[in-house]
Amino acid sequence: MDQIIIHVDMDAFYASVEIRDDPSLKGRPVIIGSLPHERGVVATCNYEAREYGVHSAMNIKEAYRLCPQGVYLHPNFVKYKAVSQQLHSLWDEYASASENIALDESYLDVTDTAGTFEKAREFAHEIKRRTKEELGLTCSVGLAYCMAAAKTASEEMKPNGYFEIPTPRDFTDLVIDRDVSVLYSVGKKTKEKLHSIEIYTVRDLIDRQDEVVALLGSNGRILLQLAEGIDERRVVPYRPEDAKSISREITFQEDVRDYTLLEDVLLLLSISVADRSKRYGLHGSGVVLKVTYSDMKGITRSKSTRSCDSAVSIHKEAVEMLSALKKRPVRLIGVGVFNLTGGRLRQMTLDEIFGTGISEDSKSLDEALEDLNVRYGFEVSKYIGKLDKGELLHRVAEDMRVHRLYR
Ligand code: DCP
Ligand code: MG
Repeated sequence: MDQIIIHVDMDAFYASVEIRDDPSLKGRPVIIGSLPHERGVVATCNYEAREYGVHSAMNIKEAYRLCPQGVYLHPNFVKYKAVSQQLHSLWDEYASASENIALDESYLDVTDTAGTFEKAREFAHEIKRRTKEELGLTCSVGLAYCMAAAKTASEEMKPNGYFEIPTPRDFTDLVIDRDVSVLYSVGKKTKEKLHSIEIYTVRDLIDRQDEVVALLGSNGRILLQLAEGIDERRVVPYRPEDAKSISREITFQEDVRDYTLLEDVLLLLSISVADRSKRYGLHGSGVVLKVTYSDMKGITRSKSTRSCDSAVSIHKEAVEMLSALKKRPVRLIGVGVFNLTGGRLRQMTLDEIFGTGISEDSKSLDEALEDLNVRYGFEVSKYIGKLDKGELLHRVAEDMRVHRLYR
């Protein structure tokens, strides 16, 4: 076995922090996001609220319908970020490399620090115990021989769970009768494609390997490896909160001449950039636009501005810069915010600190999305909030491109 990986994920993170700091909330359904009379969505909720069917990304009105007796609170990102730093520095003690993929979630490479699986198991239990004792919060921990299995393991017994998957064989045995989406690379489209040839479970994948490869090509081979429990990714030391810039970009399958489409894709990219910065409590001081033309000539334009905290403001700046460029066919487009300050250095408005209150921006974002839904004939807005996944962003943009082509 050449890797030993621990995956840690906090339970109902934002909600648990609020409950820790106000014990009168204990035992009640707690929903973090906007208040029921505001526009907005559920960021997260505790497990008590989940029993009513409430979940992350659900419209707050729907949450209220399911759970009117819940306690509704605005998120306090400044606080979550501080807690996150404490968590990560505790967990880092155990790893030679840690990849912090969210405020509340990390992959820890303990191959060398633990040396053996048994010792790593001790680490895992110690991480759970110390996270509870020192921070007053519960987490779920997975221990495995690779990243994918470690993540599956940490989800297995949530909340306050521990689970281990020592070998690829154990991984496959565990997931063999589950839906193919248990494999991390299976998104909605891949799942639909697999369903179209009546492959539903991991077992179906393994039984019908030739058909999977015929259907999905090289992606199919990777998928089959995953089904056999093989994931060769390494933990890459990464702290998103250290980022000096956050950007997203997209390369189209075919060059795009339609600048309306480019503006619309920029909106998706801006949403994703704004979400990421918000997640990590970061604030930019300028917007950068990147364009690569079909002849591979690349251009970047940037503009310093304080108003780049919301998707709408990032988008507005990016569109302005785009409109000043030569209208030649485009192969790649990207947008980002730079000079991220980590929030503390900058005076934040109360709205920003308390997050999801109704701002003019969020109203016009809703309108902009509604407009996309109508013009592209599919529910583009459905994917908002999930655009963090590179693959999904790419697919939505491709669907939009193809729609414009055949309209
Ligand atoms: N989050 C968010 N919007 C989402 C998903 C998550 O704002 N659509 C925030 C709130 C969560 C935090 O990120 O507390 C961590 O996300 P997780 O997916 O790990 O969810 P939780 O930690 O809340 O719950 P779980 O116990 O399922 O991990
Ligand atoms: Mg979590």
